[in-house]
Amino acid sequence: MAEQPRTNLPPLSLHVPEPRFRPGDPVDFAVVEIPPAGAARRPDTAEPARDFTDLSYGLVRVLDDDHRAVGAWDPRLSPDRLRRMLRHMALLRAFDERMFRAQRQGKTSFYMKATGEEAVSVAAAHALDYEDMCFPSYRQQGLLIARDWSLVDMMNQIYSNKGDRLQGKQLPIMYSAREAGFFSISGNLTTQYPQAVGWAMASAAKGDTRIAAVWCGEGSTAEGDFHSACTFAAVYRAPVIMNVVNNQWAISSFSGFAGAESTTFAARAVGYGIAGLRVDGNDALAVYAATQWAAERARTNQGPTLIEHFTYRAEGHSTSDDPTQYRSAGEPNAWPLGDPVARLKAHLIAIGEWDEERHAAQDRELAEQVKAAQKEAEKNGILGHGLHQPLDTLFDGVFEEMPWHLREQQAQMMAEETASGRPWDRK
Ligand SMILES: Cc1ncc(C[n+]2csc(CCOP(=O)(O)OP(=O)(O)O)c2C)c(N)n1
Ligand SMILES: [Mg+2]
Repeated sequence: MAEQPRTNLPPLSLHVPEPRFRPGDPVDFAVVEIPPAGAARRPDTAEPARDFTDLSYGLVRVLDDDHRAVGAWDPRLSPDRLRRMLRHMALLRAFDERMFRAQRQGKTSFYMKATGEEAVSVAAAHALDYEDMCFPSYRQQGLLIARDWSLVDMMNQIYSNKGDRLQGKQLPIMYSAREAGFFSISGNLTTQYPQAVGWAMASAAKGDTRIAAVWCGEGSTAEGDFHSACTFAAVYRAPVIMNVVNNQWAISSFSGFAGAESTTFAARAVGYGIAGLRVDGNDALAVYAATQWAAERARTNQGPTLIEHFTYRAEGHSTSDDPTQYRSAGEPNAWPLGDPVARLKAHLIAIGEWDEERHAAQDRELAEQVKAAQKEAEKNGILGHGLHQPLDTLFDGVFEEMPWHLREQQAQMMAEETASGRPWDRK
């Protein structure tokens, strides 16, 4: 063994983060700092980022404990807009429930829910223009739902069936919908960050008026792509909204491994000189207001904004995950910022624009809507029954012109398939 070179100094050691609660532990989130709703100031969108770095460490909240909208960040939305947001959030939840069950029934191989995070995507979609370009991660299906995209089309993708616009080439839930301003989801975490910044830079370089918005999880901020995207966005003041969805878990790794023990994720903005906001991600009005503010900044050439949405992943990472193995089962219910759907519903009731009966009726209607869409999509087949795309399409849609070596491989594959004597199974 090597000799200790300097015995008068303490041996060095590493800090290894450890989550507060493990399976079986009682949960108490008292240490989580939650400032009162309405307390955060709202700077003018033209203010330089260095003048409001405090907003990267606080929490913008609009809905108070009595379900009223308070403070400078209240976006003052019409009851009609609030009801439409509530409807989209409830539809997202119903969609998630049904597709989760479809996976458990063997109808598809994989699904990911956004339970507890519905406000993050739905309220943002309401605050953005339809023409703005979204670069989501796999947990922002709410963007498509809030843009009234076809549920049948989404399900076709989940089932990799005959109607799948991506021809079964993507993992279920990795949608791509250019017409809805929804960039192809990539399983490779955070690749969408530099892509979004590049798109925003191109939009500005062309003198266009559309801005970009991008989302990643808090765990994904540990990727190099996140940081190079921040550098480009800051240097060129790209018209982009960079969202970090801090749901506190990255599969079984808690947010401490991405840096949450030392600072906030919004504070990453401070080091880059980017505007930073830390927002109650379960407060649809706060998410809307922050997105609207950041969009105005981007549209007026004030540059990017990084928004941390503080939320909680209420369920498993995906259908392949079992959170009871690594976190306390008490966490989802103890989470102090509550359920975003219940909070927006309570707000609408508090202002006399909604009631329990209408809500229950809407839930029933949405469940029926999702069920009908599922029936329609299943006419095109389900993944559980095998492959639905002609085998020779396997090589399509990647290159504008297929290179010679792929043409050769495709011909070889088809020849072997024919020679094997089992015609390709197209259910
Ligand atoms: C580059 C890369 N590394 C690792 C993975 C495996 N992986 C998939 S999801 C995930 C956790 C991501 O957590 P977070 O960014 O917090 O997003 P969340 O799932 O909480 O929405 C990991 C490690 C991957 N898909 N890509
Ligand atoms: Mg996460």
